[in-house]
Amino acid sequence: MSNNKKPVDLTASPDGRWFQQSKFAMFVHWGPYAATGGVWNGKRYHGIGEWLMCRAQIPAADYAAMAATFNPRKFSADRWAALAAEAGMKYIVITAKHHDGFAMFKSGASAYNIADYTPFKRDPLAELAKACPKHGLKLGFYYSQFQDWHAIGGGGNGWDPAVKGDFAEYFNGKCVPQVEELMSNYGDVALIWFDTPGPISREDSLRLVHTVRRLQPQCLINSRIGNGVGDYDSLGDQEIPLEAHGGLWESIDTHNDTWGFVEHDHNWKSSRELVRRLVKVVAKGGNYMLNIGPNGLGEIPAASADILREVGVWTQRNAAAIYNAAPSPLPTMPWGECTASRDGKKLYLHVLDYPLDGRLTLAGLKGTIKRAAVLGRGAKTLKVSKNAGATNIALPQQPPAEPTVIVLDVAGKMSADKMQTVLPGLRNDFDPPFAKLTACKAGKNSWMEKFGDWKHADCIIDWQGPGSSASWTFKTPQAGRYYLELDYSAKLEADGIEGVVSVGKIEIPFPALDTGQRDAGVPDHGLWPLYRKYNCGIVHLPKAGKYTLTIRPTKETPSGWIMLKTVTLAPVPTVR
Ligand code: JFZ
Repeated sequence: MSNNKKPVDLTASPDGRWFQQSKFAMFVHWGPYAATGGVWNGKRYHGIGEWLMCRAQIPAADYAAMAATFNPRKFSADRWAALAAEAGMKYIVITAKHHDGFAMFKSGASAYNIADYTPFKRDPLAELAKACPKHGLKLGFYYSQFQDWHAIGGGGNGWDPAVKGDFAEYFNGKCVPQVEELMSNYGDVALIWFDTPGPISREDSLRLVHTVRRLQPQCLINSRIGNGVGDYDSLGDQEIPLEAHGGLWESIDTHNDTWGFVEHDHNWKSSRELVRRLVKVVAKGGNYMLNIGPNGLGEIPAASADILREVGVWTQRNAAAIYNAAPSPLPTMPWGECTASRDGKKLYLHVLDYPLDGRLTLAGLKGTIKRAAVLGRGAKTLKVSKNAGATNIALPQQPPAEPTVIVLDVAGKMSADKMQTVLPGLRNDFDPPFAKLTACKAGKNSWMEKFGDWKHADCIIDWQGPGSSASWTFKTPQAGRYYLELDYSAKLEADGIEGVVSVGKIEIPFPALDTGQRDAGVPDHGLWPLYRKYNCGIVHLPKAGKYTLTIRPTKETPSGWIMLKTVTLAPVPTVR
């Protein structure tokens, strides 16, 4: 064994340019839990399937007996890699060992692995290591370094006394040796994705970093290694951020509501929703890693695969606007997001909500637009005009593809003032991270709907009575009228505590209404904040120009008042 005591130069993160250019990746959660399909002893479990052993409180010996029959005879690494490549994904990260402790690779450190413990006898990670490069993909491994519900001393198993033991025995005897095996036996490993570090010590995190650096110096390490010693940030599960992030980072997402296969979870996000989420993440400078959960035979659910192929048609047509794209130089617009070419000569406008009047407006844009066209749709040029400081692009009457990408050839450095633009005919959302706050706070509300099915909401919270307020300053290129909607959650104690929302000279009082959220203390499910969209009424912006929208309580707010997720200026539908 080498000297594990040499100080690790953690400032020397490997070259992450390949990561930054990749933008889109496949996450794979696969293990014996897939063979159960989320059912145990005849009971269906709803939520994330890879946690079945914990949720059904299955003794390690009983779960291992099930694992011993795991035989995914329809597994094809080439088919998985081909699907990832067809979808436009650039790397695959697969669970080498999840919390259940079962190794999905041949391991000398523990016989509890797919090659030695099951009739399958093969090493799927070795087969993926061969298939991925053939399809132009990099390969990474997920490894649960603290939680191991099977090994003596592993973390996280609070229900089976048979596996109680000393964490150091598990960490030194299984965790570190298996990470060494993963870093030694599968060729170049692009990244290692650690998860739920729990109480792991900084020394143990560093020990794993050093092990990886020593064997695979180019291998990136995610932030869930713990103790702040990773190379890039993995955001909270299924979290699509509102703000741009610096450095290397990713959002991870399920395709339905589970990571591991659950036979009764058919809640697949559509290809249009997946592309919207991909675009929103890429526009803020991140990677979008989308999960698939193969079943117990090693097949990717057909519904999931079909939707990924649809996504691939879009990513192929719009590759220039995604891969190696730079984050947006513009603020989020009501119609969508923006990315830019690395050389700054092109802007890509991702039209997520197609303007009904067929006119795409960019307000406060500085720089010269030489040409506008629909990306991937040939050379037809779109008409560009300027009016009162706003740039208007005449879109095709029908959206040629959803989402549509408009490519702008630009001269000189493009920039736009960061002030939000409000446009008629579209929903204009005002979000917490961009508000000016007085005597109230920006917070994040995270909760599980089904088990492990995380939802996140940026909110404005802890309002300190009549002196508190949240405000947004915006500009609009023309007069318009809008419904003013609030999207908030409120406890019973806040019920009836009045607020006022004002835009320009208009003031509209409203009563906060209890939204009936479930409190954190409820066993097994806990907090479930219910959000209500409340319509305050129609506001009129009499002319083009700048306005300020402010919301404030008018009375004391002992309960912190409301958790305000969004204020929206929404179109007022007409009969025309
Ligand atoms: C973890 C795992 O427990 C889960 O099974 C899955 O592998 C997921 C990708 O990662 O779950 C988490 C971990 C962290 C957060 C949420 C779920 N978090 O930080 O919000």
